[in-house]
Amino acid sequence: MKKIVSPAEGISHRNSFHEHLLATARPIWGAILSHPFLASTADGTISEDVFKTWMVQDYLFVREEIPFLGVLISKAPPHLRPPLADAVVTLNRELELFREQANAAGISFDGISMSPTCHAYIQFLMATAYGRSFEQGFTLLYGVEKAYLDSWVRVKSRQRSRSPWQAFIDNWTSDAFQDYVAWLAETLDALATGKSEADRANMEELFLLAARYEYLFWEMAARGKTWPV
Ligand code: MP5
Repeated sequence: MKKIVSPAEGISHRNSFHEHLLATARPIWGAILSHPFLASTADGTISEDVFKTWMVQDYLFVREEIPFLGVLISKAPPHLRPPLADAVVTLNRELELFREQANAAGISFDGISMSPTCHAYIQFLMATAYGRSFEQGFTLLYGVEKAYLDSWVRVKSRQRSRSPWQAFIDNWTSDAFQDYVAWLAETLDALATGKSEADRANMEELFLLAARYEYLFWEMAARGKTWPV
């Protein structure tokens, strides 16, 4: 049955806060989604070294996302603590996936350390979670997760055959992950409702920074960018 949307509902839906953020970030999002890392993962031409660089750095990123979520939980209103705690459980499972995949690919995580980009991104997440409001930290969480959903959906939609890295592609395109990101968007919209223009501007600025770091993360992996000295 066709849902009858009243004009007011239609307008508020079109103007939802997460949609506004995505519209503002569109040029950066376009650069993320057309990054060669994703195109070459999709068509199978990505070099093993490049993919392994990403795997090591993303393992560290996901590992350090856990304390980021921990700080968010410490500031969250009570009703948002359980779903965020569930997200921590998911991240621990994801770390297990990384360890299995690394093992199968002959990669050791012993002695690994963060590239400048991974380090800066994590420091940015932690500084925001500690120093800013819950709403602002939550905005970053949405940006981080939405970027991965859209990036890996792009890979999946372009791949013609099974990838050696299929487990990662499937992880961030799963129904469960799509539902999680949809929940983040909905929750963000609710959190933004009633916030001042200044608060919303801060949230927008943080979202755009997350998007830029997401682009830099693919760049770092594709170019093997590490500390120059
Ligand atoms: C995510 C990630 C997705 N693993 N790495 C980067 C650089 N950005 C986003 O986060 P999660 O929590 O692993 O789904």
